[in-house]
Amino acid sequence: MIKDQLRQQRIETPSWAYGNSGTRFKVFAQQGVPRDPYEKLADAAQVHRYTGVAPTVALHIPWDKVDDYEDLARHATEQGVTIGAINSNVFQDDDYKLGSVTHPDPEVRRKALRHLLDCVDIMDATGSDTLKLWFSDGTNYPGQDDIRARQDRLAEALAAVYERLGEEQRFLLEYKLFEPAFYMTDLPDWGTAYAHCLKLGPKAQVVVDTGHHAPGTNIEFIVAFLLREGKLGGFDFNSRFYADDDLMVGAADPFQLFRIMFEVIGGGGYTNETAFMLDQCHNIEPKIPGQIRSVMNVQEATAKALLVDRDALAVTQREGDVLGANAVLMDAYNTDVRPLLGELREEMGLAPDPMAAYAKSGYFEKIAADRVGGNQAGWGA
Ligand code: PSV
Ligand code: MN
Repeated sequence: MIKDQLRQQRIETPSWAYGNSGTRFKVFAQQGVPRDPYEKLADAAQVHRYTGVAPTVALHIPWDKVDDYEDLARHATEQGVTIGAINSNVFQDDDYKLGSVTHPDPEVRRKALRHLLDCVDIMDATGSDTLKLWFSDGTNYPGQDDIRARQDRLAEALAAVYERLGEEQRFLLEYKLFEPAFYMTDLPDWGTAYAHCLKLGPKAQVVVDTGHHAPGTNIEFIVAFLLREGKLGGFDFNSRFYADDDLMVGAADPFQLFRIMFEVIGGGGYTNETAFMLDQCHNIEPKIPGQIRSVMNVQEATAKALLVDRDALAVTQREGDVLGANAVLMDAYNTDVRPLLGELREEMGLAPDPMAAYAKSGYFEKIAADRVGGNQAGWGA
């Protein structure tokens, strides 16, 4: 039963995780890194090949701009994956210094909106049903711009994108506490994102990037609340020690990841309607194994969350048995689920240890030898 649920898990990897990255201050080059979106998809297919649960890949526009998106989608299918969420990017243009859809100049706002609508065209061409919207909009100084007017501008742009969505399409609105703006962010928290989505309707949902909160925030509470309201669209999973560190998910706080998955399962969110995406970019580790590790970390947290004896938990909760209830949860968390996942992989025709299987495959040696010349892809380009 637990194995069946794990077999059906779907974790989406981000195209930008396969390009060069490093720290916020330096993008370090690695051997064999993709030179274009086609090679990124080939690498993402390796993650799916060894884990069996990562069949979709998120694109970031314009980092993954190509002439023919239908051809790119075909290539993905040939590699054994499909294209997932389309991530918009209105944060890397000189025009956006004071904001994109909230910019005081209507011309800049129009330009940003045009990009968002172009992203929906790309969804039509790739067959993707999810648009992910993140805005770097905000201000650095008190008085720099009018907070309320910026909310009006944001609402207007979101409504225009919402109108353009097809029947089967949706957008996920991403919030972030701070950065790059330091005084005020136009979408700083789940409440603001939720309020905008609620006004628009069912095709607008909130995405929780696990790195986008103040330290100590109870993220699983947000998850439980949004699920209850039908507004949890998905996750950008990553780990943080300090701020938006964008490290491998489950590396900093595997217990938090378990608590999140526990709420997801309890709230009925463990379905394909919820997008379980990775969003990692400040990584010095090798690209493909880094994604494999992250996928495995999500699988392990999920397996533990599925193991929680919910009947026993309900009894202890009803009886007000504080220690007993906590023990039920911790018993599941402290279970070593690696043998279970190894068995599952063998049943799926995979090697029990995806990291070892990938290392043995020779793929890295091949791309390191083949991908010589050209421009390596990198975060932000
Ligand atoms: C912003 O920090 C963010 O989380 C958004 O999802 C962007 O699209 C992504 O990072 C870029 O790495
Ligand atoms: Mn994100």
